Amino acid sequence: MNVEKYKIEELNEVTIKVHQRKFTALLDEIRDVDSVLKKLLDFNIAIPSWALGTGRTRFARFAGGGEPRSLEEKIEDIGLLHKLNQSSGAISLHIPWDIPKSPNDIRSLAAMHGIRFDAMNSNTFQDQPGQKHSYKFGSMQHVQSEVRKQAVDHNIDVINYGIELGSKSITVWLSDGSCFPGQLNFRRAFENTLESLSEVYKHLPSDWKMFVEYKAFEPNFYSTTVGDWGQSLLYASKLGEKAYTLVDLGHHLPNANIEQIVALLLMEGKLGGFHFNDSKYGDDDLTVGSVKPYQLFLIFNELIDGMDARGMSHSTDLGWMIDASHNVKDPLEDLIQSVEAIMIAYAQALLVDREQLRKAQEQNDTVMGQEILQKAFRTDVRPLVAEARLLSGGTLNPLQAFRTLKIRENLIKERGLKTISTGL
Ligand SMILES: [Mn+2]
Repeated sequence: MNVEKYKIEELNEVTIKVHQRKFTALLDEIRDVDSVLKKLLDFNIAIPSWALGTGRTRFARFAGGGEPRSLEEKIEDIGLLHKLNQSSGAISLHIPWDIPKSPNDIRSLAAMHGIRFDAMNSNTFQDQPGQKHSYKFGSMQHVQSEVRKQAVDHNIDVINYGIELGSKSITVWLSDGSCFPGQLNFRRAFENTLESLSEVYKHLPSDWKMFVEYKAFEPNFYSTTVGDWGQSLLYASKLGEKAYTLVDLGHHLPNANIEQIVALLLMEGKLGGFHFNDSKYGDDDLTVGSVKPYQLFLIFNELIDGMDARGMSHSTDLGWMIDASHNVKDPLEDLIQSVEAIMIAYAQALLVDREQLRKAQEQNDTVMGQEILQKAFRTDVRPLVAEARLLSGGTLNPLQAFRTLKIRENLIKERGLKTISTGL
């Protein structure tokens, strides 16, 4: 399905007057609106190739319809999304779920949709058909060197696919760990994992980054071998300057202060990438901003503060990715909401008066510190985000456009009702 430019313009015509009124009213709240708009225009979030189909729980999967049946159709879906919001011009690929049969063709298809390839993702948390060794007891931590080598070789394959597509980074998330006390030796598991990661690291091209993603628990429930940001930072520091920590919002123990983690990782120059989602209990992978939008804002506040302190580019110096997927929403509508939530939190954080905040902190003015943050958080920046979309040729209201243009209905017509996307 293709959404022509004139259709977007027609839709915007209907609401432009209301939008302009709201945007003008907001201008008093924003210093240097042009610079804020420019930052919003430059900001893009990568969509994971596994989020375009209906996710599942441990119990069931309730597929929608018109789900992408191939990598080509996944790129087409992200192209549709990007056309509407102009903020999702990147894809994060998962291997082996999305092995490109012809990398050149895939690359030109993506370019046609204005999509680049963000971090590649490897998978040693499942056994694939025909695989020689099982990952039942881990992959890079495994007690047998043959298993570790198989995991290393897979990661090298993933880098090679990425090179052909023009990606510049690999995210390694390991489910390695143990379910019971006594099952493994923590130190040996760490050392084996470090050795395996070093083998993969050696294969990184000079302009690539390796992101070491951590997760507190699940699928292992006693220990995880890359279990928190301290362990990830330890691996990344030992591996070298191309290795970084990746923060996935859902991969923490409840109530962890993620904004503080982000601040310190940035201070150390070791924050490489981000996986956005939201959660109430564990790694729930819910729509970004659906449960804890204030936390998301506080994280963005630290991201901006930390990146500015190091002179980093907001749009290109970190890998920004969504990692969410679930059972009850249309995946594309969910992604529209997630991208919107990220843009809103980013825009609000851009409004924080950092000079005043610094002064309040130096005077121990706790009340004013909170006021400054909450003033930005409580500003309704939706017209600002919409204006950035309008300037870049997107729709004023992507969700409404998705429904008015009957995008899902059209995809079902094209692909059928009973399609199942590759992935989890
Ligand atoms: Mn993740």
